[in-house]
Parts: sequence; C-alpha cells; structure tokens
Amino acid sequence: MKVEKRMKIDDLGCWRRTHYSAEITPELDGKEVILLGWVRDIRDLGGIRFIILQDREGTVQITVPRDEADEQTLKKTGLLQRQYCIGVKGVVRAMAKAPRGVEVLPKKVKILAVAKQPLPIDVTGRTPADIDVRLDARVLDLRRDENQAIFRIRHKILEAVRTFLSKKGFLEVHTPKIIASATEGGAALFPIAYFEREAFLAQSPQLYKEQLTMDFEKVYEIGPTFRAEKSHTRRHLTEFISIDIEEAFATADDVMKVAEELMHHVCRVVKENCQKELKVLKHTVEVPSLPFKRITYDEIIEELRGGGFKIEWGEDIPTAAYRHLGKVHPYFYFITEWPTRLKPFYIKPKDDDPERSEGFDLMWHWIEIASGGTRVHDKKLLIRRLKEQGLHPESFKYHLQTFDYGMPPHAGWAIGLERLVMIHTGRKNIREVVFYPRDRFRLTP
Ligand code: AMO
Repeated sequence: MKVEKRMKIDDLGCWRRTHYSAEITPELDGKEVILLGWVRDIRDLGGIRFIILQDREGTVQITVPRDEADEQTLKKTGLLQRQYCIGVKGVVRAMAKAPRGVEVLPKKVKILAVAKQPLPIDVTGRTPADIDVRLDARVLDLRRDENQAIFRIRHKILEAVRTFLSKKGFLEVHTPKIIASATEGGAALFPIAYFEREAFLAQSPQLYKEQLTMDFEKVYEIGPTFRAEKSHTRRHLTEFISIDIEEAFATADDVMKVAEELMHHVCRVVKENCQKELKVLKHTVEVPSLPFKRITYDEIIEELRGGGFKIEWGEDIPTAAYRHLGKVHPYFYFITEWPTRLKPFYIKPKDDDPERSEGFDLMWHWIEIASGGTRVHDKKLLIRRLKEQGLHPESFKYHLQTFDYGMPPHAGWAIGLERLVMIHTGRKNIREVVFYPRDRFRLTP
C-alpha cells in the first residue's frame, strides 16, 4: 500500500460532470467533456491504454494512445488501478471499433480517491463470488451491472406503487417503529432497551394503520418492519420493507381488487420502463390479466390432496405443498377464506361460518407476496379473538380504546417489497434485492 500512501489525491476543484457515460455518443465527436466515476477495467495493449470508466448510467471507454497523449496524462493513467475514483476531462471521438462506437481521449485526469488492492470482489463479474463474500463488500458489489439494474427496478416499483395508491386516494402515513406491545402476536418480536423500560421493534404497522382509517379512511405506509424470524430461508429477512394499505368502509373483496390492480400496474410500469435493466438480468416480466384467480383454502387443500399432500383442514400449508401449488397456478392468484385459527386476531371470522375467515393471501407461483383481509371492528369480538390467540387484552389497552370512538368497518393488506422486487428481477435469494440485508446471521455491514 506504499504507492497509495504516496499518491497525490486531486481536488475536485471546479470540475463538474458535463455528461454521464451513457450520454457520450458518436454525435458528440470533437466535443470537450468532463466525466466522473470509477475505473472499472484497465487494459494496456502495446501502444494504447484503455480505461473503462463507470458511473451510475453505465460505462465509456477512455483511450490513451501512447504516441498522442501528453506526458502528464500518460503518467497519471499509469497510476490507475481498478475502482479508483477519477475525473477525466477530454475530447469525444467517434470510433467504430470502440464500445458503442465512441471513446474519450483524455487531456487531464484527476485521481479523486484510491481503492485498496487486491479488491475483495471483481466488479466486472468475470470472476463470480459467493453471495456472502459479495455482501461483505456490499458497496463494491452494488457497482456490478446486475445490482445497478436490480435497484433501478426497485426504485421504479416504489415509484409505481406510490403513484398508484396516491391516485386511488390513499394518504401516505408513517407509524411508530418503536412500540410497547406486539401487533402480530408475541413470537417474532425484537425487544429493545428503551431507557428504563422494555420496548419492541414494530413487526407491522397493523394496529396503527387500522386506527388511522378512523381519521383518514384510506391510508398507506411504506416502511421498515422487524421480525425475529428464526427461519433462515431465501425469502425471509429480519428487517424488510412492508407496503401496507388500510381502507375504511371496505371488505377483503374491495382491497383484493386494489392489490390485483396494483400488481397489474407495477408489472406494466416495469415492462414499459425497465427493458434495459431486464436485459442485464436476463429476465422478462409479463403483465397479468385481471382478475386474478380466487381459490378458497378448502379448494387448495383438495387440490393438494389430489397432488399427494396429506394436509388436514386447519393446518398451515408447508413449503413443499406451496411449491406444488406454484406449478399448478403459475403467476398471481389469491388464497381466500383461511381458517380463522391460522390468521391473526384482527382478521374477521366469516359471519355465517366463524371457523373460516375473511383473510386472504396473494400468491405468485409458490411465494406469498401479500396477506390481508377484512378486520374485526367489533371491540368485544376483538377481545375474544385476542384471548383465543393467547394474547392479553391489557397489552392492547390503547388500541382497544380507539374502538370506543366510532371504528369503521375496514380492510387492508401488506405486500413485502423485497418479494415484489424478487419476482420482477428474477432473483432467487431475497438478499440480492436489499441494499444491506439483515437476517438471522447477518448484522453487518
Ligand atoms: P404478513 O406477516 O403476512 O402480514 O406480512 C405481509 C407480507 O410481508 C412479507 N413478509 C416478509 N418478507 C421478508 N421477510 C420476512 N420475514 C417477511 N415476513 C413477511 C410477505 C408477506 O406476505 N399485518 C399483516 C398484513 C395485513 O393483514 O395487512 C402482515 O404483516 O410478502
């Protein structure tokens, strides 16, 4: 590392980017530009040095012909190593042989920061690395083309969700993430030390979003959710982003329509706007036709029995059975009328058949994307349901109190953002679509 210690780091000074790499086209031939970014690759081919500069929009070739370049530029470019942060002032030249038919001949190069060699991973992707090695070096890993594509699609999805819900009249809210009692039952809570008391990280905005329907009728929240999940699978995180809606004067049927229309909208937006990214990921997105299939839990159990899975009514569906369902029902479908005992206390039992509920899951192949339902809005029933689930109504005192002020009938759902991104990017491991994933074993970086 002696070289790096001695190397003079340049000031950004008055240099400001004139173009992103992707904006450098043959039409700019002869124009002076300033590029800022990172050294993706360097190749010395006898008389010519090629530097591939990467920025957030892509890459462009910087060409240094030894017999044309001045001594300063030759010296400076000779110091470069992969992933150094650099600035290049130079002239664009249309060049058929160069990538995208264009290159930049540098007049002056600035080294803005060095990168310690050898690098822990190869950003070009030529030498693939295991996911844990990549996650340990996440800032470098995120410079890979696949990650640039994944996180742009993620951004587009979030934008599409916000636009859609906003147009439908939902108000964006934020609810506390530090809470005093469980929302989804006690098992998966993270306790935290809150001064002299114990508090918890919120497992879901569930109770708050229900309360806010009393004031704003239609609300949504996109925010972090914490689950002390022991299951170390490729679709579970301990911290994930939940897209929640809640709507007053609505039932499960109403909010299922919102969910399927939203899925349709998101698929269309990604398909129409992210072709470049989908190509990098070698993935395609189909816009689903509406409405999605609605299959009751009873019908699912029958289907599974036909497929050789012996599941008693009232039992949860094991992963192997879900995989089977994914083959029978490709793409989106709802599983409705779940047994009441399999759903949280706030899901409404059916009036004419209380063993079954108005709770549903939205599935994509074999993966659960969302769950929701009509809620219990009768205080007495809610207290009974809490007790049936082994929870103490006293711990829900403040929530129960709100039912004394005119709680409207309401319904809602939550979609796991990461699972939504997984299906739009074709990634098999949920960690791939999170900037800094948290799971049972990973707390850094
Ligand atoms: P549920 O617990 O089913 O429902 O969560 C809703 C959706 O969130 C995603 N999800 C997860 N994603 C990553 N890692 C996890 N550990 C994880 N757990 C859940 C899934 C799931 O479908 N309050 C209810 C929703 C409601 O009724 O409105 C709830 O939280 O995509």
